[in-house]
Amino acid sequence: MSSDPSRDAPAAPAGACRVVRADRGAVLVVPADAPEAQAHRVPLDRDGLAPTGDGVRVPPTVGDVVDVAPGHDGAPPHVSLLHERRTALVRDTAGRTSLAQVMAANIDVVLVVEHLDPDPEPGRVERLLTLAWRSGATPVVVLTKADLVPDPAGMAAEIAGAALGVDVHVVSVPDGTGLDPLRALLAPGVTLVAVGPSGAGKSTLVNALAGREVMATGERRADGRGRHTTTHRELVPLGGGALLIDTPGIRGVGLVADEDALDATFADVVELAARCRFRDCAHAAEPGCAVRAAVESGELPQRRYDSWLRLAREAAWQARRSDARLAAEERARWRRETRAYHRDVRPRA
Ligand SMILES: Nc1nc2c(ncn2[C@@H]2O[C@H](COP(=O)(O)OP(=O)(O)OP(=O)(O)O)[C@@H](O)[C@H]2O)c(=O)[nH]1
Ligand SMILES: [Mg+2]
Ligand SMILES: [Zn+2]
Repeated sequence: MSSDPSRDAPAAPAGACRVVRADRGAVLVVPADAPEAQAHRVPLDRDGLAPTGDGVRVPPTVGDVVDVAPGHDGAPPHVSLLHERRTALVRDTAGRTSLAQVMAANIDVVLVVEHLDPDPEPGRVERLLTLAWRSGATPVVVLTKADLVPDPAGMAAEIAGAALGVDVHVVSVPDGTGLDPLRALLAPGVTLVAVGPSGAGKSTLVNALAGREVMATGERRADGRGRHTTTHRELVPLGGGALLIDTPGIRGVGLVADEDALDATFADVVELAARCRFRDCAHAAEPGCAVRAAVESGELPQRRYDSWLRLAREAAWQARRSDARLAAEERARWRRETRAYHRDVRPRA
């Protein structure tokens, strides 16, 4: 591991820092201009939140840029400001206290990592690409374990159909194949994040690109399923000035509603939909539906149509839920304010 949360810093770096790891009670930070330096632990307030420029307090996440103020008179240093996020990879969480989780902040490239063995799942790639498009960063697909399958190029061509407009790289870490095009992405100052299922080879890729064993990697189980080796998100300096955030494999990632992101992932469906007879076509059973016609003719694979429908419904559902939650929050705020008003203006008995 590159960082040890138990290590308490004698003197945390002052000024702008990058969060390399965020836990409930503390963040590990490095100076923003020296990410290879030793990481230091900065405790958070009891609520686990940090102040933003808008006066809102939010949980810091890996990749955040924060100002750290030194502690005076024996007090520990603290996060005095969480800078506005340039980009953010957000997933929907069904949690009671929050709707969405920022998985990584200030990222330039999202590596959507998918294994070729066992068989890749194009639907998962589409889901993660939608998340990636929404983040504001550039998505890139990385297909791993090319050494384990007879026809990696053929499989890549199939996945490319689920990743329109996105570069698809085929790699094998034991062979060292396909790594050079990825290294070309590692310009100084660039931050990447690797996402994908457990066992896809994210940490193996991080180590290969870092040129040293930074992250622990898992053994392949007999049934081919991953083991959730990585259990926290961590920013790793790759040398040469690029940074890569490794993440734990996630079983299901909830979409955060965003029509533009969905349209970016399904540009082919959007193009077809423009040719439907009715402007408000739901592409289900309407006459003159160009999307359905493309499925019938085989131009649009049934699998991709189903996947698009599933993600579009999920995004719509998420948007409604988020609206309902906002409305509930608004009502709660109104009740609080009314109570405060009555308390303040009512003469005491
Ligand atoms: N043959 C082969 N095995 C690989 C390759 N990349 C990764 N592996 C193996 O796949 C297993 C899982 O790799 P990890 O890097 O731990 O996977 P991960 O995506 O980080 O998994 P989580 O941390 O659980 O999310 C390990 O045994 C790796 O050695 C590859 O290109 N070829
Ligand atoms: Mg891992
Ligand atoms: Zn239609």
